[in-house]
Amino acid sequence: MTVFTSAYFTMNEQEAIEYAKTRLDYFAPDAELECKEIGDGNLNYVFKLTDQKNNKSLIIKQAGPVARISDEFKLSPDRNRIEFEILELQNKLAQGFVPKVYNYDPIMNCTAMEDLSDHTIMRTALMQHEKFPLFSDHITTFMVNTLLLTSDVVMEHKEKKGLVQKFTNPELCEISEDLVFTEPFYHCPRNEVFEGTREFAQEEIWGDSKLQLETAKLKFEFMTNTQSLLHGDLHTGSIFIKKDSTKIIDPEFAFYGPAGYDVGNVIANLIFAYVNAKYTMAEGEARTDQMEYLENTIEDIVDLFKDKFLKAWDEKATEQAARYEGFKEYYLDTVLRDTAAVTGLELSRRIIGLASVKDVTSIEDPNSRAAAEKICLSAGKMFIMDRESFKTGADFVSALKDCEKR
Ligand code: SR1
Ligand code: MG
Repeated sequence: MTVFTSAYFTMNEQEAIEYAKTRLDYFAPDAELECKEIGDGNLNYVFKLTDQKNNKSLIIKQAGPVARISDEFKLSPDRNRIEFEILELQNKLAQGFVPKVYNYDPIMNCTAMEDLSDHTIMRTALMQHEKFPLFSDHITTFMVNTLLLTSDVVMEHKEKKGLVQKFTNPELCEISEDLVFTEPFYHCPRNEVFEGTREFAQEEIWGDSKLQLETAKLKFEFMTNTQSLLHGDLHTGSIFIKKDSTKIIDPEFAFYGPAGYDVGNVIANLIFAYVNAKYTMAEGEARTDQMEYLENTIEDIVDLFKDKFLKAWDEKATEQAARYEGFKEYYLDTVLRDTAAVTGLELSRRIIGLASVKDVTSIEDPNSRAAAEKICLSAGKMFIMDRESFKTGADFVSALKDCEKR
């Protein structure tokens, strides 16, 4: 029998069962536990434990010492603490939008949390061309509550600085600094570029020094602007969804950074779903419907985010200077500018960089995949270069439509 005392090791399925029985007070003594490792992310191990007898289930997420995607990334398993603590905080700030957490173990670097198997990973559902009409309302509430309410606009400044310290996340931030802001924009050996896109990347991205300069400015903004407590990796693989419920998972990249980082990630990943629909569905009404649904969702997210942000500001701002005329509009404009820039960075890095997205890589026909990738890269560049000019949801959608026509 495995003893869980003072030594950390990465568990297998059998050890996860023993861990649940001996270390957690969750299952009944007569539980008949089964376990499956279901993680398909880039970093961690996710064990789903089921007690058929009493109809109960649980997730145990464990951080390993290296990333699953590549052992080049040696990462402190302390990221599991960050994930647990931020889920506790987000449960207060945005109740109902994150899984409940039951236990954190600092020796085994694992967290026990609610099983959300009645939901589907949003990327998978969108690739099956499903629609979620409540998503834009849910995700904008989540983002406004977690981003604005953790900023200096609302929080007492010393308390906020305490959170900045608590959620300093150097190793995971370094992954984003490298994979999002740096590597995609030069001919980095770690990039993985689809053959049909290579020439475009060489000429339009790596050969564009003006674009490189803008990405340098954005990288330094990301590293130095402690504006809001971000989720930090808010793509559609970090969202569990069903028709009436949205749950945001995997906040291990959380840290204090520019608020637009989260919003931009959501928008870019809806654009990946859009090109997936465009190039994997047969021409016809269903395809038009799916693409229109995604356009409308992008537009609604930007516009609802703005409305809810301004309303929450009026209701919750505590900072005296935040009440001066014109400041909230100025501040929101900077968030929209960063949203556009990050939309562009995420669109570029998932096409050129190491960590790709299935929405695009699953497009089987090579010409269609290259066409989809060029839309993402052209739009990405436009969002970065013209980032000051995106003020409404319609602005985001019309940039995408312009790039489709090229
Ligand atoms: C080495 S981790 C690669 C990517 O997976 C995560 O989900 C983040 O998006 C990261 O950039
Ligand atoms: Mg993740």
